[in-house]
Amino acid sequence: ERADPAPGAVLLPDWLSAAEQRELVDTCRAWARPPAGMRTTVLPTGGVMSVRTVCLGWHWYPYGYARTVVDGDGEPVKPFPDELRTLARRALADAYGEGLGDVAGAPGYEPDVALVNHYPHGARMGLHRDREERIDAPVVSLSLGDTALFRLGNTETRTRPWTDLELRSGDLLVFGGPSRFAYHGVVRTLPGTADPALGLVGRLNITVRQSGLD
Ligand code: MD3
Ligand code: FE
Repeated sequence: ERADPAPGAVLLPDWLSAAEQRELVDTCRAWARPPAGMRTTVLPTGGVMSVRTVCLGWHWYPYGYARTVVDGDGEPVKPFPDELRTLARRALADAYGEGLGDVAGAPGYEPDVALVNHYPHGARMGLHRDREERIDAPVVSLSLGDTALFRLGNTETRTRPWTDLELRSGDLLVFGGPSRFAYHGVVRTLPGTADPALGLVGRLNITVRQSGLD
């Protein structure tokens, strides 16, 4: 049931076990607590993002990385946890296997930043490219809770062609190689699709990245 929606992009449905999902949700809850906890981001346009975000390792703001929450409470960002480094390495191995060496940035893969996004009902994420990282190591994405309608576009324009896919709780999506700097976004989430046993309202997405900063 593995799918390759675009060159370098790999979707492994149901990659996390139910127990791993529950544990990650609990851990996200701990990461979300202040200081340097979950917050809303204001864009330079004045728009407020509808997702809420907590960063680990490096603080992402529009548009750069810092060691403190420069556009929030000013506190030092929480450390990047070993468990996410281990999980992201396992993700790349499962997604690319023998082909790992062909994926730009994969040799010497040292992830050092995670963005945890919470999508309340009605939240979305407009089409964008993630360009604040200085190197082209793959991005690892884990989905928890409600299903998302995810849109993967192309590297050139914000317009078609794009591919729409559903991201469900436990799914792993890896973006490397030619897909790394493609436009992508979340069109909408499907409220009420999460397993109630997860104890999560809405959707969580964790992206693990290598910043190329030191
Ligand atoms: C494709 N998050 O945090 S994850 C983001 O579902 C972000 O919350 C979405 O876009 C979410 O920046 C999508 C999948 C993803 C993440 C990074 C990518 C896809 C990507 C980087 C390049 C290409
Ligand atoms: Fe993104």
